[in-house]
Parts: sequence; C-alpha cells; structure tokens
Amino acid sequence: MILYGSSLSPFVRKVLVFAAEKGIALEAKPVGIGDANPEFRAASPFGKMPALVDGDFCLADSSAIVHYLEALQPDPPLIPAGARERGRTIWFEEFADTMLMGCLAKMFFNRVVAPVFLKREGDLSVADTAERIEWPPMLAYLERTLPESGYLVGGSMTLADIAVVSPLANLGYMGVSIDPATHPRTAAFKERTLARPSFAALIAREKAALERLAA
Ligand SMILES: N[C@@H](CCC(=O)N[C@@H](CS)C(=O)NCC(=O)O)C(=O)O
Repeated sequence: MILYGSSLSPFVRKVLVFAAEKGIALEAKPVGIGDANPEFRAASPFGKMPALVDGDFCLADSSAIVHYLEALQPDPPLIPAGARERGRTIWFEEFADTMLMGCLAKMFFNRVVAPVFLKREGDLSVADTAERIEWPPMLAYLERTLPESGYLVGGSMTLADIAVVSPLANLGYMGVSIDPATHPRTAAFKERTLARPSFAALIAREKAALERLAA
C-alpha cells in the first residue's frame, strides 16, 4: 500500500503511526502542498494529504484511511468495539482533527511551512494569537481529561492517543513546549507517546529533514 503525503502533516503522521502500531507496511511517498503528482491527485480529489492507494483502491482523508486499515487488519484493535469507548475514541480524533488542528495549523503554517517550504513570510500575528487565545483552553481540557491510566480511552493505546499526539508533535518544531510544572499529565502523555517506536522513527526523520532545509 502506498501513502502519499509528508509526515510533517499531523494527518499523514496519524495514519503512518496507526499503520506502524498495527504492523501494516505502508510505502510513504512524499508529496508537497498543492502537489501535481497525477497518482496523488487521482487518490485525493481535492489534493489534500494523506491519500492511500491499495492496488486498484484509492482513499483520501486520514479518518477514512484509519478506519479502512482497522477493518483490513483488526489486530491489535486501535478503535475499540464497545459503544462508549468507540464514541470517546472518535470524539478525541475529531477534537484533534478540528479543534487542535484548527489552532496548531495556524501556528505551524505561519512559523514553519510558509518560510521554510513556501519561501515566503508567514503571518506571525495569526500564529501568536492562536497560541495565546486558542491553545490554552485545549491544553487545559487535555490536562483535566487525561485519565490516571495515561491513555485517553481504556487501558491501552488507541486511535484517540495517536490522533491527539500527532498534532502535538509539531509543537516541538516551533519551540513550544508543554510545561510539566503546570500541565504534568499532558506533558508526560505527549513525551511517553512520542517515545513509542511508531512515533519516534518519524520524528527523527522529520527533525533531520527540517535541519537540512534550515541549513
Ligand atoms: N480531513 C483531512 C485533512 C487533510 C488536510 O487538510 N491536509 C493538509 C495538510 S496538514 C493539506 O493537504 N493541505 C493542502 C491543501 O489544503 O491544499 C484528513 O484528515 O486527511
């Protein structure tokens, strides 16, 4: 199976980590924003990453793709079967994709994507406003919601953890950290999840790529 996209995109990273946790081999094919690659365009009708090609089957959208992978290979389960657990898991994925991403994309686009990849200045006031106004309530929500278990849903890793930590990984590329003194649960959750081999391998490659671009 081929996955089009750059893992710097939290949506792409979510799918790559989800597949790695399941032991599903995905061949990652990097594409950039607005990429004209015809195979990518055929798989993603609106040119958004990620897009999956599995033989003669194409699928766009990270949520659609992870549900496809879960159905293809149910073990280990990353989307719980129980009604409440499944509902909570999809809530956290939605929270990550819409609320967290709505805020963090403004920060990451204007501070990193625009200057590094598009070679133009980002609107730093948009990024700063998002960090000052939008980010703190989401961080507070995570801190008061994370259970003792250290997993957002149930006692083991699910799509909820992967979906939420994936955008949080981009904070490191903007020099934004989560203070363990004020938000101990969220800081530990982020660090522990990013240390899993599924995340760590991607983060190491992303850091190296960003360092090369900055040099
Ligand atoms: N709901 C989609 C969102 C995908 C998305 O917006 N990807 C961004 C990168 S983070 C993208 O491809 N942007 C390019 C564009 O909008 O043209 C998903 O979950 O895959």
